[in-house]
Amino acid sequence: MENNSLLYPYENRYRNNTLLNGLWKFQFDPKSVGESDDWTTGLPDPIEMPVPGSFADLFTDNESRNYTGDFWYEKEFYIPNGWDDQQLQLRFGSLTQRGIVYVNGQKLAEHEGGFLPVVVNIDQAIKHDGLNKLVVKLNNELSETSIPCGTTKVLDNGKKLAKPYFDFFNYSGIQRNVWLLGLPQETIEDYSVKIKKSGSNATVDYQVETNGSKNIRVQLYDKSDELVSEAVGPTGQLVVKNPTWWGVRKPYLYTIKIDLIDNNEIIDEYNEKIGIRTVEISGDQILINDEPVYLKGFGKHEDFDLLGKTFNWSVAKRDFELMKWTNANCFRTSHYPYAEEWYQFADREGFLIIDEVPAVGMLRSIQNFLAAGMGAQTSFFDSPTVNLLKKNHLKQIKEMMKRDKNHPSIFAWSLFNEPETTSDSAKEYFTDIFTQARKLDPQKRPLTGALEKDSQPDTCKCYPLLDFICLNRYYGWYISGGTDIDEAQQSFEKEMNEWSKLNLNVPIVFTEFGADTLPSEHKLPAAMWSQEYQEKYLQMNTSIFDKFSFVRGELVWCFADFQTSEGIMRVDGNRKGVFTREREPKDSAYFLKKRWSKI
Ligand code: BDP
Repeated sequence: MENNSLLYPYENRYRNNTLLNGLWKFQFDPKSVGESDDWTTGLPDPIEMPVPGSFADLFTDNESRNYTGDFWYEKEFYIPNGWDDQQLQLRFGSLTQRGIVYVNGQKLAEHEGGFLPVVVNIDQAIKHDGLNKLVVKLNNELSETSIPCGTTKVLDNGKKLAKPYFDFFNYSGIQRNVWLLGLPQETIEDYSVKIKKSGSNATVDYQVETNGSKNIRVQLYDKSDELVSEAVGPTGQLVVKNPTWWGVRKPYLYTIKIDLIDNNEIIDEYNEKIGIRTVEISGDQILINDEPVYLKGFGKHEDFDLLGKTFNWSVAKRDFELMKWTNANCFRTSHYPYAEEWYQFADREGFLIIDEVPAVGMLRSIQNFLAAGMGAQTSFFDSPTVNLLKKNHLKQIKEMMKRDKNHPSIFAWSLFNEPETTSDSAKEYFTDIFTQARKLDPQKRPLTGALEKDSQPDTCKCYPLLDFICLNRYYGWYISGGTDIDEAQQSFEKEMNEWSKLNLNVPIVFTEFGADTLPSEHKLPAAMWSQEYQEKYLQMNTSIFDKFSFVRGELVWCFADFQTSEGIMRVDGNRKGVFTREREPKDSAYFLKKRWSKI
């Protein structure tokens, strides 16, 4: 049975947790014999594998690096002394792309989707007085019915290869923290907050969910631990007089303290940092606390040397330091929800986030990003399996919003990246996705999605669904690059004039624009792939942004170089980073730093 609560596991007097990270046992299962050969009770011939970790870049042979199919992990653990009366759960930050969890041979949960938590109740299977065996079966195949989209090629010898329709390496494994949780039997399972400005005060409407009916008390404390507001009941309102607002790059966090009370005695407590801020799209402005903001920053990836998509505090710390250094204020979690710690960091640093669901690759082509750049026409949503895709897409939107809804840093949700949007079937598909998604966020934050080159003012049938429009554009790179950059500039300006003529009165944000750049290359005059060209490209693109007042943000593609599938379009990955994969600046980083210091 899968668990209902996606709350982040904080420890306190009532809630125990312990990380199960470390070296686990690991085995590939290319013939999918695991279940029939009883691997659910233990792996027959395992090797060691770090958890969290992406397995690919730890191997020295191609076959293992690109392994596609079933693979298994195993870990033994004890229930710590003193946890006997608690309900026990396992919490995986993610299992990429899908997983099945067995404890002592019992199948306890199955989860589809590689970038959101899997939380499992384990009481029914656990031994309190001895060693317990956790076995997890994962699978990293790609298809057109789950997200991210791709296909799995099966060679004559039966070997499988993942063929992503997206431009990042299909890193897989248990890539985020794994926790063992001991929680009170009657426990807080979820909460949400909705913030409004009322004169010089703020109101925080809350809702708390528990698995019982005991009393609930909710308190809000400021930074000096002073109680500022209090209410009782599963729903209620906290009034905060003259609050300190959570501002962009000026964060201020309160602590919400939720108590579950039985006969005057606290039986569970959940504390988290929240920010008091409002979000609104008003005309062509993005307003945070009623003030217009211009988004400056990056599309990012969870990606680093050796680590692949493993969450790592040092990488996160360095990335935030670099983003602050460039004077950025925003990033998009392209192209999937990141580990939760990224959002906690952003809450503390005052960064805005566009949180994106892994709906990427919704164009039928092996090299989609290339096909998109070349203007290929597809009809992805005419497929007979489209309803299954939609079900998976919606499930992940629901889980993402459930997990992330209380972060002040998240000001918008992105429900897709570069799908086909020009057919009636695309319109029908996304109308349904947006209608259903609108019901899910208690804060009713803006919904958006990133549109590729073929989604033009006169062809795109989906942009009216978006609360603000996000464009991914590569004028001067995929379109009229290098010697033709003047032509690129004209085409870009022409497109922008077409958007302008529609008088949409909504903000447009550039969620991608960028040029592949090798840090080793310098060219005078500037030529494609050189550091000089990246700067020239950014200068040209930003000069167009500056001409249109409804352009309300620029998120460069990409923060840092990142690994992709091999191919003629990629030189050891995508090199559009403003920073190298090792997080050193290319010359364009100084250009952006200067530009953003003035906006
Ligand atoms: C866009 C995609 C992004 C790619 C980028 C590129 O959204 O994932 O990495 O192009 O080609 O189409 O660099």
